[in-house]
Amino acid sequence: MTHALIVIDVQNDFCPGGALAVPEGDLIVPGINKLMADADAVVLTQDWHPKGHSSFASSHNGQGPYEVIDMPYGPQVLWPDHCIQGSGGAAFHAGLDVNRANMIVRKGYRAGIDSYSAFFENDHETPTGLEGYLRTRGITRLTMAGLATDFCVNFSAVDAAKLGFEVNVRMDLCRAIDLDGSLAAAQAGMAKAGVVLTV
Ligand code: VGL
Ligand code: ZN
Repeated sequence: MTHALIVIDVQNDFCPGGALAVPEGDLIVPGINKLMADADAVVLTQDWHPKGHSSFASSHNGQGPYEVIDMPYGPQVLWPDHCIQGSGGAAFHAGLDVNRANMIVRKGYRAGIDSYSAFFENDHETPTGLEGYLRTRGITRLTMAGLATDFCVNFSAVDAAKLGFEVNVRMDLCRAIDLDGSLAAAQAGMAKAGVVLTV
């Protein structure tokens, strides 16, 4: 069985000091680097938004960060501007062993739609291409870690399980944003989808 490590969005904007900082987001970096040794393939995802992206509160008159709006593809949380293509905030955390990566998946690069999941944009149907990469490499088992537990890790893990991959999320190597109980909801949703959560 071939095994991939999927590292979700370990980028400066999600670490302390960043535009959408996740508490302790930087603490998971050494543990993730260690996990890379056990993987047949290492995939990094990178949140990669154009300026003025529709997931930014600043793109909507009168709306503030963390409010929820209706988009054509469903509800969308509005965020502070973050992970702008080519910016320092979009760069990977300097401590992450990016040289070990076989594949980097960029997501959220279309102005009109967000993409939390490494597999599908937020319409749940536009593919990123990661499924094809993993299948053509014969990968069946995935370990996931990164940021943020309740958004991009959650959506990626649930999609992967639905696609038939065997998925383990290393909760000790993830950190959450936790808006209004979103962490508890994410844990329940992942468990229901058959994701194994390791603490
Ligand atoms: C993420 C909010 C907005 C994440 C990305 O990586 O979890 N969260 N964009
Ligand atoms: Zn984003």
